[in-house]
Amino acid sequence: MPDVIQECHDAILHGDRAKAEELARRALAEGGDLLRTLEQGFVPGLREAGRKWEEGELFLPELVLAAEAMKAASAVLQPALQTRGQSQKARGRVVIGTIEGDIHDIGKTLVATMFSANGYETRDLGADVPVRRFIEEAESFDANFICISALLTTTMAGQRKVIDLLKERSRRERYRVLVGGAPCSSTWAADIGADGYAGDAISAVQLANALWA
Ligand code: B1M
Repeated sequence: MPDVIQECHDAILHGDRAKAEELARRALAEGGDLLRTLEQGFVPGLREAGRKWEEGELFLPELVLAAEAMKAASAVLQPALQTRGQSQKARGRVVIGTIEGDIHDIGKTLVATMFSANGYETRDLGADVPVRRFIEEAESFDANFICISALLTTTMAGQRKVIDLLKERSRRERYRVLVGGAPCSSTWAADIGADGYAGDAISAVQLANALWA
């Protein structure tokens, strides 16, 4: 792993917010591949923290610090990633959020940023979003895509509830519904009647592009 990528990884793993922000600012100043810095440096650092927490090597407060360092680094990179989309021809409109009961928002925010960066008008509803609100916001935003993130096996069921409620209201055909998050899969997406599953932010945009072509 190149030194700077390793440094990004370690800053997150050690919950060192100041260092993570400094590295993000340096990546910006050097004009490097920001997505690579995120996906190969910062994100694996956070996943490693999660793995260590699961194995009892880290305590929850340390995982929280790692997540905060990650959010701080993402916040530095986000505006630059997002502006790429402003010069592009408008594509579809996306409503995205993390499903109710689930506060994990780092990956969802990254996906939202990538949609904006690729010319999609994006409404980010945040985390712990009630099932009904996905639909209300999609209606008021005249969205083409509803993207639902779930990071917990206990909250995945909420993704199905959004689809079921769309059907109940005879609005299922109006939207493409995409799901993502660590416990989800293509099998799960097919099982709940979603239009697709994406394993990361780039795949989410590629999937939307393919469905929107
Ligand atoms: Co939590 N957590 N956490 N956590 N956490 C997981 C998810 C867990 C797998 C950790 C573990 O045990 N190894 C585990 C879930 C186990 C399970 O359900 N089977 C877990 C747990 C149990 C919990 C708590 C219940 C712990 C507790 O309180 N006892 C609690 C949940 C509270 C709640 O939500 N009600 C909790 C809390 C937290 C923190 C607050 C400490 C923090 C979240 C901070 C935040 O988000 N604001 C946290 C973190 C950081 C994690 C891990 C370590 C990392 C998640 C993350 O941000 N990854 C995670 C372990 C893991 O995932 N390996 C874990 C980086 C991010 C860039 O990746 O989110 O996967 P990811 O997003 C990717 C893709 O999944 C995809 O694209 C993104 C970018 O590439 N994607 C989409 C995501 N959403 C998409 C939507 C799409 C498409 C693609 O729409 C189309």
